[in-house]
Amino acid sequence: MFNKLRLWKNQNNSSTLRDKIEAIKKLPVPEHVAIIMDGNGRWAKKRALPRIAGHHEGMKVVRKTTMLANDLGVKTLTLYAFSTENWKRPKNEVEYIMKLPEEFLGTFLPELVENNVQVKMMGYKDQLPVHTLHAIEKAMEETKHNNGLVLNFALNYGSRAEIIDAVKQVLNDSKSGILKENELDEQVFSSYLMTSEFADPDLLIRTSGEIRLSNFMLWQLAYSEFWFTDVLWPDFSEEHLLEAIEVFQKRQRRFGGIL
Ligand code: V07
Repeated sequence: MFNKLRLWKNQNNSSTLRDKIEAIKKLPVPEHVAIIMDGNGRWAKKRALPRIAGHHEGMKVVRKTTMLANDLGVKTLTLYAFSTENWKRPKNEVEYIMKLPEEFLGTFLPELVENNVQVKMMGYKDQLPVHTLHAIEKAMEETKHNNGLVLNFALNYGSRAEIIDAVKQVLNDSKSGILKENELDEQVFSSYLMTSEFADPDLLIRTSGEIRLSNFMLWQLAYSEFWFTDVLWPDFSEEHLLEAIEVFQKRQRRFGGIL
């Protein structure tokens, strides 16, 4: 009886997930979803585990989220994995986090390739350990011809530094005559940012109850929809991503109704 009940419940649950996915696919899906994956340390603390256990659990959620975003037809998924401020954390924690890209790719790269996912990275590469950078560059190379979801990791990324660097490049190009003052507009300025190859995010998700941007894509998020949740990143499930996208679609429809 118990087994039967469980079976029934499982089937029922998974069919609602499938139904939700199908319903979402009938409406416009955000082309670019960006996520601030916060709350890994807190998740671990609640379980009396070391912070690194939370980061490791969070990595598994990256995989699930990527696969669902790909199924939904999201074009770009940008994940804030490590900020320029995160170096202030304890040395052993930083060292552990910097091994996660290798572990993730060692385990999941074949699956990403199978599913036509293209791996990308944005952020300041110079300060990254060589082992981390090598693993990511190898994955970028191996997936560069894939034309499914673009999985873009923001790693050692900071938005103000990105904007300053763009301004410096603009000044250089102005000095050398490549760019005239009257040619500089929002679109041209965007082309100087690290995100030049991507469209602006349509939807920003932040987990773990903090209602702030923390130096993430300040320019690019100017017109994006925001969805915040108290759920900690390791507890973020398919249901949560679907809910965020449902909310996005409802807001779009309302917007469309007024116009
Ligand atoms: C990191 C796990 C997710 C929660 C947030 C912090 C810890 C996957 C990657 C990754 C990065 C590049 C890549 C493949 C995978 C990753 C860092 C941290 C630095 F090509 N998870 N994850 N990178 N966490």
